[in-house]
This record gives sequence, C-alpha cells and structure tokens, in this order.
Amino acid sequence: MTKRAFITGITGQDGSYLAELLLSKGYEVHGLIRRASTFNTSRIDHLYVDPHEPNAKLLLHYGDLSDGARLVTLLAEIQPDEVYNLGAQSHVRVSFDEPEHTGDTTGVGSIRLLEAVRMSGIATKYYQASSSEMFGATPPPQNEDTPFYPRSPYGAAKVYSYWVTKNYREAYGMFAVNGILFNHESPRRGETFVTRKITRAVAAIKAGKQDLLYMGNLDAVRDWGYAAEYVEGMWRMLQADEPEDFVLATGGNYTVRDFLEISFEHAGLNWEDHVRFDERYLRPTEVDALVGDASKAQEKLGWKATVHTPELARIMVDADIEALKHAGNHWIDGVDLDSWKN
Ligand code: NDP
Ligand code: GDR
Repeated sequence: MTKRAFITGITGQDGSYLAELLLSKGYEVHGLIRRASTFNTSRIDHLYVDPHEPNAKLLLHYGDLSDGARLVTLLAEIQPDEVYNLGAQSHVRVSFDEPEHTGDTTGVGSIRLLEAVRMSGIATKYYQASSSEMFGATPPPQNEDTPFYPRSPYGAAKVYSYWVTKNYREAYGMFAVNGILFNHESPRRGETFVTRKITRAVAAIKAGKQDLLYMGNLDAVRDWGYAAEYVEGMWRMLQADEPEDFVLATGGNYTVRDFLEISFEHAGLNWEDHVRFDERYLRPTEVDALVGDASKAQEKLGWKATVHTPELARIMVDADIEALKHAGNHWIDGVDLDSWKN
C-alpha cells in the first residue's frame, strides 16, 4: 500500500527536503500551500509533476494554519498516514514585530491541526516541528529533559505547540511527537536567517556586486546542522514503535563570528573588511547559546548528524557563488531587500 503524507510548510526549507525524501521512499505527498499573488513554490518546483499525469505523487492544496475548518476538510479528504506540521512564522526577530500573528500560526495553528486530526477521526501519526528556541535562556548543553525558558514570541508559541502535542498524545492516545530541532541550514535556507544572509553576501562580495554586510549580535552561539539530514530524523521519529520526543542537533558550538570567518575565508576574503554593525538586527531579548545533545536520537533512532558547521558553511558558500552566476540583476534586488527585511 502506498503511504500518504500531509505536510504543512511544504514550500519552506524543511518542507522541500522532506517532500523529496518521502517521494524517494514511494509516498504520495500532499502539501498545504498558501494562496499568494505570486508563485511561492520555487523550492519544490523541481518535484512537480502535472497532476493529470497518472504517476503524479506530489499534490498541493490551498489552505492556511489559521483556517481550522479547511484543515478538517482536507484531512478527511486526504486520509494521510503521516502528518508533518512544519508550517510557521519561523523568524525569531520578526516574531517581535508580529507577535500576535506568530502566536496564531506558530502556536494556535498546531492545535487547529491536532484538532483537525482528532475531528476527522483518522488514525494518523503527527509530527510537530518543535525548536531549540524553546530552551531560550537555559544554558547548554540542552536535551529532552532541559527546562524551557523561551525568549521571544516565537519561542513561546513553540512551547505552546510542544505542550499541546504532548497533551493530545496523553489525552487521546494519538501517535504525536515533538522533534526538538536545533538550527539547520542549507542552500535553500530563507535569505534573512543569519547563515544564508552571510553566504549570499560572501558570493556577492566575491563577485564585486556588494561591499558591506550589516549584522547584529556576533557573539550568539549556535549548533548549525544540515537540513537535508534533519528531515530524515523527522521521518524516523514517526517510524518508531512508541511516540516519543527527540532532540536533533550536531553538538557543535560556533558563534556567528565563527560562521562569518569560515564563510569569508572559504571565498578567500577577510570578513572584518566587509562586516559592519547595525543595531536593527539585535533582538529585544537574545538567546545566547544553543548547543544540543542528540544522544537519545542516536541511541533510539540510529540518527546522527554527519555534516558539521564548517562543512555546512562551505557547502552554502559554494552554492551561493554558483547561484549568483545564474541570477543576474535579480540577485542584487535580494541583497538590497535583506537590509530592511530582517
Ligand atoms: P521556513 O520559514 O523556511 O518555512 C515555513 C513554512 O511555513 C513555509 O512553507 C510557509 O509558507 C509556511 N507557513 C507560514 N505561515 C503559514 C500559515 N499561516 N499557514 C500555512 N503555512 C504557513 O521554515 P523551515 O523550513 O526552516 O522550518 C520548518 C519548521 O521547523 C518551522 O515550523 C520552524 O519554525 C521549525 N524549526 C526550524 C528550524 C530551523 O533551523 N530551520 C529549527 C527548529 C524548528 P510560505 O512559503 O507561503 O511562506
Ligand atoms: P534563530 O536564527 O534566531 O536562531 O532561529 P537566525 O539565523 O535568525 O539567528 C541566529 C543568531 O544570529 C544572530 N544574528 C543575526 N540574525 C539574523 N537573522 N540577521 C542578522 O543580521 C544577525 N546578526 C546576528 C541572531 O541574533 C541570533 O542569535 C532559527 C529559526 O530557523 C527558527 O525558526 C528555529 O526555531 C531556530 O533557528 C532553532
């Protein structure tokens, strides 16, 4: 029997890698996409097959995590074996500008989806995209037993989603799990997250199209892994015998300054010649250090990160240098946008 999966956030970084993985395993993949005035499917266009073709296995549906009735209808129609809730307003800095919207999609959106699963009466497994941001001010190393202390509206919304997922597991016996993922990046990472902002700037500076890069707090410590590996961990959580929560992380420990240095050096540049401070990129409350301990995932799921931060930075710089060769003037627009977007 062909397995069927439903993914919210399929147009995002993780959604695109997860869709690829599930299609490669023979799944029929259904994705929730938001109606927008422009196309927003660039990360999954390479997977698209005309739905009129008999072998089409990627099917997209309009909807939104703010629209509970639509979620019930869709789930009843699709009857998925697995639901992956990756949809969210996922930018921490932006969550201070749009706290209510972030609470509605990143927090309440999850209970809308859990309720939709319950109300449609389907026996599906549910994955919740929980985040290391939930640990916030609690010092590293962080694992499944570390207390939460969120430091942003985003982090607080994710804590809510974490607890309702656990509650639906306990209250209704649902196979519902939290993957508590530390930062994971890739050439498909959104352009305003710090790693991609840096690697795009390196490519543009190297090509002589940009000179300066404005940044916020360079002292923040993060544990940056490779997104393509992390979606494998998500899938394994839903194949386990028992529903349990897992941390996925590399265990590495790098500052934003380290990431700058590795990325610029890879392109033969000195970061200090190009990076300037702009307080607009500071957050009202910062998360100083996130370093994960993923030993439970290694022991019970056989999952272990193999790409560590320095290699990841080099992969991303190479990809952005290559992308710039084909981007023309469009690229410059993107760089300019970064300076007011995040
Ligand atoms: P992205 O920001 O790349 O993708 C977010 C996705 O959510 C997009 O597909 C977006 O659609 C969709 N979305 C946003 N708002 C809504 C809404 N109201 N209704 C339906 N869909 C919506 O995030 P990532 O792929 O990086 O992350 C995936 C998930 O994992 C997110 O929940 C994130 O918070 C969480 N996470 C991410 C980590 C990381 O390091 N990447 C670490 C830990 C957790 P659109 O394309 O239309 O904007
Ligand atoms: P984060 O990712 O907040 O960890 O959330 P981000 O890349 O935005 O920031 C990481 C750190 O870099 C510092 N920083 C800057 N950040 C951005 N975006 N732009 C800058 O110019 C800049 N300068 C310094 C930040 O202050 C921060 O300390 C990501 C998201 O994917 C979440 O959805 C996810 O849950 C967590 O990772 C785990």
